Amino acid sequence: MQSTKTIFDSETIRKDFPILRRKVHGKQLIYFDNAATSQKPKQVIDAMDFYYRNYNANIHRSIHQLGEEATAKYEEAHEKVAGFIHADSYENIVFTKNTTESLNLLAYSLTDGLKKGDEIVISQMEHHSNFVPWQQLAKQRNLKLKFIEIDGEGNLDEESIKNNITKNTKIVSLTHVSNVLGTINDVEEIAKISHENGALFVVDGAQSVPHLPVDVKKIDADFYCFSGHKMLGPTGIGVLYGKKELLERMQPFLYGGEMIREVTFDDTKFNDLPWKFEAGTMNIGEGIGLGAAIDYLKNVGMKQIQNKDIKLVQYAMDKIKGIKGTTTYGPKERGAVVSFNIAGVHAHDVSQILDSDGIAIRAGHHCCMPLMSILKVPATARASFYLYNTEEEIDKFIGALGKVKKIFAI
Ligand code: C6P
Repeated sequence: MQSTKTIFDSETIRKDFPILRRKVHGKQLIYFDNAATSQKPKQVIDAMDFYYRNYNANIHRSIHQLGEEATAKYEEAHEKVAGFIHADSYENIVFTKNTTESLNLLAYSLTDGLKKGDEIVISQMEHHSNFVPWQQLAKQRNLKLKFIEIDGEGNLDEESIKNNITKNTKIVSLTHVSNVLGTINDVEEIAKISHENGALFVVDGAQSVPHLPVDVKKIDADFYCFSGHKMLGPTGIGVLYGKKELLERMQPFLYGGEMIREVTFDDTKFNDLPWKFEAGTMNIGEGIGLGAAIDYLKNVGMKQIQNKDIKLVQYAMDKIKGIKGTTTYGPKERGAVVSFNIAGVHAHDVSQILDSDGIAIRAGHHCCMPLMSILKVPATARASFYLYNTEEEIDKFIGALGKVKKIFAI
């Protein structure tokens, strides 16, 4: 791939993604389901292929050349992630399976000192991955789970933030970017409020790290979670960033091989960070693939990607709003998703008709059932964009929405 630091050329980018050449139902694929998972450039596919063909071995165990090479590349991937989100070092970066596992790890490991009546604060817009683990923890430990409300536009309500985060709050866990509304939350400000009240601040970055520059230290997040597969990397690899002093104090989530320093019949000393949290044989090829994805994103430039996202999403919003009978959800300033409904048509039907034209969107509750109840809809249709999408594709998508209306005679 040519350097795209100064020129963001969609056609050049698109050539790197083999899947974008395929047809679906005889039509050219238009992939607008990027919030669910992104497509993968050949650079990522090749990095994983090269690992399996040339230096596949277990890591941190084997004193042979292949083991050394695999270990070096896997560790390098931690370094790349650290650099990408401006963490101090690889020690802050724990590899997990995905955002869901990172958040569960926290809900299992952040329990020291929690007592009956302590409060955890999340919001009404959270994905189930940042909802259910805290809800279950609250039930098991007799804690109170509180919800920051959203306002009519789909932003977090400022009063509700202040009213809910108090001296009783122990953990605040919020999404950076909503996967339904596209809302970009002011995590820097909420980190400040959380810390002023003595609470830990956790960020669900599943929809932010792939789409905008993230600086965990500037945000002052205590923990920050995200998934490789939404940022051009493979499935099966996710990240938990944590402040070193907090990770050091936490009990490991999984016990077994690799996460130990010494085991006797009486006790176990745990390994150094981050390996203390990476028990058993990890997803080595996937970690290496994530490293390649970061190289790719850095080469394009995260600011460039964010600018392109904004352009695409505003273009799509304007066009959808122009179609009579549609409702869009969420604020004007947003990340790269548009959720919408067409009056009288179920979102699943919208998705199915679009699919027959080769256009992949998602329809459903998007793992945000509590939010759907606030929006008073069972489901939405959702188009979500990424760096390889184009305005021409959006034009075709808008044309296909016209077809939906025709079929339903509305
Ligand atoms: N949202 C979507 O289509 P995992 O599945 O662990 O990689 O990511 C979970 C997750 C957590 N938080 C947010 C804000 C998310 O958007 C997601 C994944 C996908 O919206 C799949 S449900």
